[in-house]
Formats: sequence, structure tokens, C-alpha cells
Amino acid sequence: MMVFRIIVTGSFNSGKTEFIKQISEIEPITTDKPVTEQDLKEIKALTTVALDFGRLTIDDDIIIHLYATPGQERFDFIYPLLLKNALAVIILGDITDEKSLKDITKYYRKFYNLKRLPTVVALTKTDLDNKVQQEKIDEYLSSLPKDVPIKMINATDKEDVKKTVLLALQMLLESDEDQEEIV
Ligand SMILES: Nc1nc2c(ncn2[C@@H]2O[C@H](COP(=O)(O)OP(=O)(O)O)[C@@H](O)[C@H]2O)c(=O)[nH]1
Ligand SMILES: [Mg+2]
Repeated sequence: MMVFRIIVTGSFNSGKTEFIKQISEIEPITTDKPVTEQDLKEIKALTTVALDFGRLTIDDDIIIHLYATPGQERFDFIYPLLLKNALAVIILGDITDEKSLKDITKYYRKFYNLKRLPTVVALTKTDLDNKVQQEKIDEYLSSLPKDVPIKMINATDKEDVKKTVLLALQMLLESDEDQEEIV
């Protein structure tokens, strides 16, 4: 059995907690909940810095652990720690919030500079009416590499969230194959 760790990041209010809540088969650990479950020992230390954690069983062989990054910059020290065990990154951006969309590139660079991992961008709240103009969205996302997929999702919708996680899983499995070919 393998555990794949995926990081969920993005600005405050972009839907990280909601994303993990939708997909986790355990009661997700969030900022306001203490650790209770036995199998969550490994992140016990991390929860003190306001980290969301969820778990998803794909099949007998694959389990996914999802970690949402804390919002406050004073917790930035946790990024390298999280990345040490992570295999993919999902960056969320709120499609109704310009700042959140601008932040996507910031988060992409932040993680890319620490470790190069398969990355998926998901624009959340696409079910809402007050979306940012398409030209602006295009502008804010224009500097992302073309191989970074951009999905439109509703983070309160379980299926949307699941598809996003499965895309990240697929990308990391493919990147694994690439590495084996090089070797
Ligand atoms: N309608 C709608 N609401 C969303 C969506 N994503 C997040 N929300 C709501 O937006 C608010 C902020 O989301 P949250 O997950 O707490 O953001 P976080 O700060 O990134 O953890 C919550 O009330 C969510 O339920 C979405 O895709 N659609
Ligand atoms: Mg949150």
C-alpha cells in the first residue's frame, strides 16, 4: 500500500478547507478541531499551526493524504516540512476574487522554488455569479506554464473535488514513469 501526500494551497477563503472537507473520509482536522484519531499521529505536531488534513482511500493500494497549507504567513516555515513528503500540489483560486486569482502565480512560484512537483490549478466558486472578467482571469494565469492544467470547480461539490484530486494523482503517477525512463 502506498500513501500519496498532496498539498492543497491558495489564498485565504479560496476553498481549501471546503475542498478537504468534501473529499475526506475521516472528519477532517481543521484549524478549530483538535487531533483525536489514532492514525493521525504523524501530523499531530503540524496541527498546532492550523493545518487542514484529510484522507481518501482510492483502492487497496493507494491512499491519499491531503494537507491544506495554513493561511498566515507566520506559518511559512511549515512549507518545506510539508513538501518533504508531498508528491503533488493543488493550487486553489477563488474565481470571484481578483486577489485570490493573482495569488495563484505567487503560490506556484513559492512551491516550485522549493520542489518541482506535478501541479494542478483549480478555480473555485465557479457556481457563483460574481465571477471576475475572463480577460482578467486569463491575464492573471498567463505566466503559468502551459503544462499546468486549470480546472473550473465548485469546491462544495464532492465530484468536482474528487476529479481534481484524481487528476493530480494521475499526473504524479505519470511523472513517476518519466523519471523511471530517464534512469
Ligand atoms: N458556492 C461556493 N462556495 C465555496 C466554494 N469554495 C469554498 N466556498 C465557501 O467559501 C468559504 C471559504 O472557504 P474555505 O474552504 O473556508 O476557504 P479557505 O480559507 O481556503 O480554507 C466557505 O464558506 C466555503 O463554504 C465553491 O466552490 N462554491
Ligand atoms: Mg481554511
